[in-house]
Amino acid sequence: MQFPLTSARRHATAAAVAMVGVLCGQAAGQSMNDVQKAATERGLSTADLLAAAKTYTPSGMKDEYIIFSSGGHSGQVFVIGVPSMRLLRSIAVFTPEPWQGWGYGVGEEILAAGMSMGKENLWGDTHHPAISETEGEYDGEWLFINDKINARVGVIDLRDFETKQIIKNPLTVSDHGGTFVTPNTEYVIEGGQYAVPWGSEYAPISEYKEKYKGSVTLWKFDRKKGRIDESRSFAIELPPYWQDLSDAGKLASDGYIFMNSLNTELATGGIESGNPPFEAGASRNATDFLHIIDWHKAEEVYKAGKVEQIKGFPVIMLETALEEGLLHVTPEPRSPHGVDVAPKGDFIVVSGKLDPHVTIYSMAKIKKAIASKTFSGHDEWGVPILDFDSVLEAQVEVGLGPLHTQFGPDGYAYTSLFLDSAVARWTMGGSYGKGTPEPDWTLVHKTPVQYNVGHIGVAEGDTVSPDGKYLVSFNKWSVDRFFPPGPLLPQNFQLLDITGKGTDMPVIYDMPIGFGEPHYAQIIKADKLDPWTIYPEVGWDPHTMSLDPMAPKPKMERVERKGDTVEVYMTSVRSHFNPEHVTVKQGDKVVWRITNIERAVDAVHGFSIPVYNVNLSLEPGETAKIEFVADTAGTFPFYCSEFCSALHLEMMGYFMVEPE
Ligand code: CUK
Ligand code: CUA
Repeated sequence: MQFPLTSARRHATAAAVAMVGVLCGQAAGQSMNDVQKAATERGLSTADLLAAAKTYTPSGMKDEYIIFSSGGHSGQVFVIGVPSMRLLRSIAVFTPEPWQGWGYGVGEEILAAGMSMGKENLWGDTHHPAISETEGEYDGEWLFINDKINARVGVIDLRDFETKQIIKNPLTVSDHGGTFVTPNTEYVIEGGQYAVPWGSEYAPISEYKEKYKGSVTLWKFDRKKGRIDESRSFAIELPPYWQDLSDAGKLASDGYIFMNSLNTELATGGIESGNPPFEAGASRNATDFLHIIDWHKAEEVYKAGKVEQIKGFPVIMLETALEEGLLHVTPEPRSPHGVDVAPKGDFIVVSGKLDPHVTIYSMAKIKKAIASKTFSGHDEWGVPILDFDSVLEAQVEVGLGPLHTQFGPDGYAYTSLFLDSAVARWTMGGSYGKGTPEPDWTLVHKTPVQYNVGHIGVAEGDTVSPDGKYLVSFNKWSVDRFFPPGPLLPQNFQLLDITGKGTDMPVIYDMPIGFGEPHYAQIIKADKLDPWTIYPEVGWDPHTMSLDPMAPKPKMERVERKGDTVEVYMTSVRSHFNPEHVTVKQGDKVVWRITNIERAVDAVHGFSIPVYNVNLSLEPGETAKIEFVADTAGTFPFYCSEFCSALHLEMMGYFMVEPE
């Protein structure tokens, strides 16, 4: 039986058949008839087969692109291959995760550095990952991620895909407009979100205007150390709007930060007292404000010492920012969400959730308006408002609920439409014009997605040189797309092929994401990443990224008592630990060092101790140190929690704590 062929699809089918032929390798006894038969049995159309040929990735074939996706309120980052849409790993950041040994013996100090107001916080709400950049291109060296719930920033080293640093913002307790990096990763930008008094101290909401603050923080990244350098970082006070998404300027707009806001109404809610709820109060106005911040100037002001120390952190006060002319705003319609800088930096695209257009600002016009002081007034705090018409380049009607925009290499831009559940393709004008068959600043096509798309990601689509090719729609709802694993449904990542022109941009794959609720993601060419598969030397400490002189080595294994402290020097190799007996007295302090001395790729050993809540993941060469008080007497078989060899179950030992 043949699968149905429409004439429009005949061409595509030939391609599919050819590709499937290649993929099948025409093994003995197989033919295209078998493909047709299998497709018919499963009810697959020609389009389905074509999509399969574009995405099916046989064992051993590697992906062309890698997605770094936020994990939403899982607090982690996900690493996914494109076009296979296979999950390659999660990276533990703000949430302890035993498989990676994160927060179950190691990583505690890094997690603790991010704890707020002396309280233990063991989760995060990650929204916006940012790959480090060199001249506006992803360089694949570092990854940053914000935590919206507690205003923190995580730093991940892309040599080993592990979190090296978590920083807590001392000024605010929630962030959203971050992380975004400046074109050479000079700074990692973290915009505040919900206004709070400095340091999130108590102040009644009736004192909102006087006491509640907005802000943006510029974290200085020290590439050599691979850490954010708090001592060279600073913040700028902003009006108590809710700062929202931001993006760093590049090329034509290098030196600027663009940051949306909501709640320029300064609504303070209180539905229970008969006030309009926040959702109504904070969306009353037809426009909010796009902050335009000159960070080159701000850096000079900071270096000149024109700051106040607030919570021990240097802040350029709003008054100073205005005196120095480093802050302007311009109106943006209506309940804005995404702000995205075009590849050449010449246009800034803003989407208002309640406006069916994307609004495109011209950087040249912004600079002119700043220079000529073409203001339509000042806001309540005296911030000059650039006249909307004088900075506007174009508006394109794209559909309902536009959120986020990404760019292709060919003059197309793409905007997610939350309410339409679609991805819009539209044409850019100016220097991007004529790259496409359609006229400038025109909606070309909308591809339906399922459902309620938040962010979209185009391969390298927010850099100075987008690759295009693939677009991933990060959908919030999946409704009927998958088997429902209970009432909590997965999110749905849908892959679109955007190599075609005009209306040709089909969905070619669905990937359920069964944990967390991802927001933004960046998609990098896989060959820009060069991760280690084993640590460089035996005894490597991933936290310092150097050889640990105290790391246990073969033939130096021992248990040493020093007063009330017992030091263990242990190695692990297939399939034993050495030593296998560790006996201490109840109340002893235990300092347990352990090195995985393997040099084979993927020869990972776990190390887990029951009752004591310990689980490590020791990758080849890695050393770790755990410290605890042996406060509970008993017999505790420790073992390797990775199935590392045939005799992995025998890879164990006894930790014995003699009662007092
Ligand atoms: S936000 Cu989630 S869909 Cu936090 Cu970038 Cu737009
Ligand atoms: Cu080592 Cu199992």
